[in-house]
Amino acid sequence: MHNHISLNQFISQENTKHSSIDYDLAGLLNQVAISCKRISNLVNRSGLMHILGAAGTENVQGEGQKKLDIISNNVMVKDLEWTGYLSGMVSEEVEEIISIPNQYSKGKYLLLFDPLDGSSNIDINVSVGTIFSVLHTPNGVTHPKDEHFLQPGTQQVCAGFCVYGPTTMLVLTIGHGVNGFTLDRDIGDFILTHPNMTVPEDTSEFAINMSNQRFWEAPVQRYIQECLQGKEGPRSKNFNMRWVASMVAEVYRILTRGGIFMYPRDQKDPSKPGRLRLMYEANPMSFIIEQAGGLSSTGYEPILAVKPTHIHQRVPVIIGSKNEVSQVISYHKGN
Ligand code: AFP
Repeated sequence: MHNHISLNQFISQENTKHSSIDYDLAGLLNQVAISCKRISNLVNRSGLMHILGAAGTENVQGEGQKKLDIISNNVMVKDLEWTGYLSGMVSEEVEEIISIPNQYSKGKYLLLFDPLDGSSNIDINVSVGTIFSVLHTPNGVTHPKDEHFLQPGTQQVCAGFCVYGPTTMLVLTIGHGVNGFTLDRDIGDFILTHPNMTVPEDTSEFAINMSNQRFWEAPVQRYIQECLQGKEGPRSKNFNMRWVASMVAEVYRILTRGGIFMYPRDQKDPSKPGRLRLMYEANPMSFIIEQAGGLSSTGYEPILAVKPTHIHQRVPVIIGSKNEVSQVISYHKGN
């Protein structure tokens, strides 16, 4: 019998080792894991439950919502609002801050999440996931406003994501490395299967949506051009390419075999400095990747250092193997 460590046991052990993990955080993480299990079940049964397809509504980003975007959001809110661990929530799917109803006690943490990242893949049965980030509620605040959420990524207490793929995997950092847990459906628990995940410093695999190439800035144009030139070019090696259109799947791949994922600023819509959202996509993924020895940048500054100005703001993302991200950053200097 393997010595299987459950998520709950792992968090309890971390709580013993590190004072930064109090019982409220432990309880919060276990409750987020329950939400992820519930969403995983809904995603797996979506065809049977007739909850595939568009909802016919748009989110704050002006993007069409899938039925499962709304359902997953409601799972997270209803599973967490009563716990007493939170003073408020922010969701990609909801324009305003999600307040804790008055009948429930308020807690010391703020939760920000993308309930179903990659949802444009739902109807084509490609991996999707949930991304979450935890911040401290500022001292003395019981009814947080936007500005209380606008903390740089360095202030995150913990971050994680759950990828609903061939297996359901929960990846978590509480500031002391990165660990991966596989959902064992027979017992309904997340089991530690990928301890101390680390990102290889080098890679020959890049992920970017090539259809946007004509809109990229010069540094990104140069980097990708050199990758495509392969052995005969200045990089003297051939590259492979992936594009899943699901950030959780791309980041999980990078955690397991290295790589660089890029959603850079482009001129397709000059009003948007990138596609991905800082507070509940770029920041949690950057915390995880940097805790695993990788690097994450806008091209001009570390993503974790970005001073937020809006809870739904977008940011350029260049994330992954340290030496490859450093190469792209070097091309941005002086641009
Ligand atoms: P959706 O959640 O709308 O599918 O967007 C997913 C995402 O935010 C991120 O997970 C992908 O890496 C990226 O967008 C895909 O963007 P493109 O659809 O432009 O390729």
